[in-house]
Amino acid sequence: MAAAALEGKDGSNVVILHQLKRGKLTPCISPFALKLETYLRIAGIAYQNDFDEPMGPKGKTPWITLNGKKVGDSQLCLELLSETFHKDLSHHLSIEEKAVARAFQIMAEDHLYWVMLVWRWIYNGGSSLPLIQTDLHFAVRYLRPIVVSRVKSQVSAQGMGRHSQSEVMEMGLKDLRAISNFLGTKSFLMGDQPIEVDCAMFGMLAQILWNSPGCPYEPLFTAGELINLKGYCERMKRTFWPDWNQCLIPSLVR
Ligand SMILES: N[C@@H](CCC(=O)N[C@@H](CS)C(=O)NCC(=O)O)C(=O)O
Repeated sequence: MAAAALEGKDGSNVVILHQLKRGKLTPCISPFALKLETYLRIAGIAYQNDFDEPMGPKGKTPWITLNGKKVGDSQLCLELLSETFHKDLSHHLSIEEKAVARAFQIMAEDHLYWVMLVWRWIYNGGSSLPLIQTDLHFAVRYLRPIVVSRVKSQVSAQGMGRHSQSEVMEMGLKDLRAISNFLGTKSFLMGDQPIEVDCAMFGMLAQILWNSPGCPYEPLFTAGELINLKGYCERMKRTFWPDWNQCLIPSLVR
């Protein structure tokens, strides 16, 4: 649906979240979209999804339209929403706690993300695509090589793609161990209440736990040293996504 058609009559404070179409295993197949949609839910901000125009003004997904303004980047969107709707979930934190939360967020989104990108599209060759989003033969056949070649150049430019597979997987494991150790027995990353970093962390960890069939980290979540991260993902899902299963697209291939 075109963004303009989704806006309220007066165009005021209607949030349109543009993202890739729903997945089979997680509602959002992008960690950044899952982060933003989870934030909107935690903050109680009304929004509408648009799955027809997923790529935004910066050529990435997700993005939002707010009061006619197109805003790209999940974090910039979140900060604009927080300011516009007065929904600062971290207002109770000290500046030291905010600094820690930011460091964990950057680790998840700007380091662990690249590990998972390399794993999904290079080591796994995008072969999970029919399992996570599309059964369409032509999409799997034609889309996959396009994405694989694009990801190859991205991960090489970023640097993660230049390491050996064992080095990359070890780096990801160290990130996950750090997150797991810091979370410990807490309900959410910074305590009893979910804040912005939980949206980003859930966005990323849910992709590993539920949306990366065959990923070597997944067994560590379900029965290994990262089991508290599984409990964390389930808590986030249960609390903020009671409609999770209804959001999934039905699958012909499982
Ligand atoms: N920093 C951005 C990252 C967004 C991002 O990298 N999205 C990926 C999908 S997970 C994308 O659009 N990739 C397409 C591309 O890079 O061409 C954010 O937080 O929104």
